[in-house]
Amino acid sequence: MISQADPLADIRSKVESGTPLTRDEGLRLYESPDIHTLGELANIVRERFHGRNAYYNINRHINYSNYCVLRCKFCSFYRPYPKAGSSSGTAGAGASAGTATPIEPSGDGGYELSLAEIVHLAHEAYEHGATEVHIVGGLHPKLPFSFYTDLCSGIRDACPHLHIKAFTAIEIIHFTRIAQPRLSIREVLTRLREAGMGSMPGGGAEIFDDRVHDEAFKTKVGEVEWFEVHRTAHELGIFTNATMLYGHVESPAERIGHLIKLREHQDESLRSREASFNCVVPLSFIPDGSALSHLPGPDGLADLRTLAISRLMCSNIAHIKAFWIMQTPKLAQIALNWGVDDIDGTVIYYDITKRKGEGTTHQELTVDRLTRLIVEARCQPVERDTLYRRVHRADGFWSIEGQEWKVPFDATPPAGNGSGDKGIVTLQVDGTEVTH
Ligand code: V47
Repeated sequence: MISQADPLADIRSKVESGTPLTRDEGLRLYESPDIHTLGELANIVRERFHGRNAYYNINRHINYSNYCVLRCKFCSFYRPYPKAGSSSGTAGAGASAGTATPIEPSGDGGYELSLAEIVHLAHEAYEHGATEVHIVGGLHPKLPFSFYTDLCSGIRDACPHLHIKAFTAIEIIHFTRIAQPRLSIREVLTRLREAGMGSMPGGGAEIFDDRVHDEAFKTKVGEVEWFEVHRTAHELGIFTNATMLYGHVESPAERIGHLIKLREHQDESLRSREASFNCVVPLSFIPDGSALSHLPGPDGLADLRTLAISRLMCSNIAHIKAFWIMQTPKLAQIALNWGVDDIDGTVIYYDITKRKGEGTTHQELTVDRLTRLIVEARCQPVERDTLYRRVHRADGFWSIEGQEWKVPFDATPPAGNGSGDKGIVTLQVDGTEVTH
């Protein structure tokens, strides 16, 4: 029964006893004006898992190409592949040339990086202490499957201990279709793992709902295939993440439905598979430049609510990440007391979303800034690797608890990452320089 004095009391007792919340309870959390109790409840789950620890990592995102066969309405990243004979575009140049010379974007903003460039970027990050590269791109119509296995093996050979977190479920399905002969999901994942892929990010999930699918990303494979890829990965012992893109054409009920599907999948993976979801990453929709740019996108309270409700609904998934690129560093920081325990990492460059007026893909937070955000939120910063193991740094080396190897690194930022770069906006936040 719902108490007049404390309308969330029944939900509180379920949260305290670790009982999964129902669809209706999730919806009541969305409808409640009591944002403070929502944060308090989400923090019960957060602290049960992690105490006051808050995680970040030293990573580098690499978006290898924005050419894509899909036309998702929420996406401002994709560019159509140039037609044969067209003078615009750099298509094909990088993939085959194997050169490390940077390729300029074409007139319409299309680009693709060569294998040599990708390995170079990964190596540069590795030399400067990164433990992870996060690699995703559009569904490129021309690159062969061997490009992606070569990409993984090239990075593994150049950077033996760099974790390669790569390819969304949608890319994996694309690879099954472009491989000659065609391959199953299991075969694609097995070959990528043999080439060096360590885990998979959670992208491409959007909202698991047919209505939303038809309205916002009709031509993209839907939830059945997304779950099939993640199920197969978990069976093979490959850990993955799971995203939810919110704040576009979906309703709160559709978000709750999405989170419950993730929870149900996780129940099964924890029960019967070798791996599972490491974290849920709720992605705040950024309308700028997309076919849905007339929509306002979520504001601060919608972000905070959704992060907290993700924590509460997915009580069997260990981590909730506020990806600061989407929610902003300030909101991600506040969310550390609303159920979130992870704010992703240094990132450095991010091409998939850009906010209006910020015409650069250089989006970076320093370790100093990441840890200050965490400490100011009264949390304990913990540097983690992709699999949430603690990273230790001492005397110019980093290592991971339980592993015998250590990796040398140079703590000075790579040349060109300074605020003097063309197009980089440097802001003063609390007296500290932050690049955006
Ligand atoms: O799949 C596309 C989303 C995703 C927009 O697993 C947009 O640790 C907001 O999955 N506004 C790719 N989001 C990013 C992603 C991710 C990011 C950080 C960490 C992890 C992880 C995964 O970005 C896409 C899509 O859902 N996206 N366009 C947009 N306009």
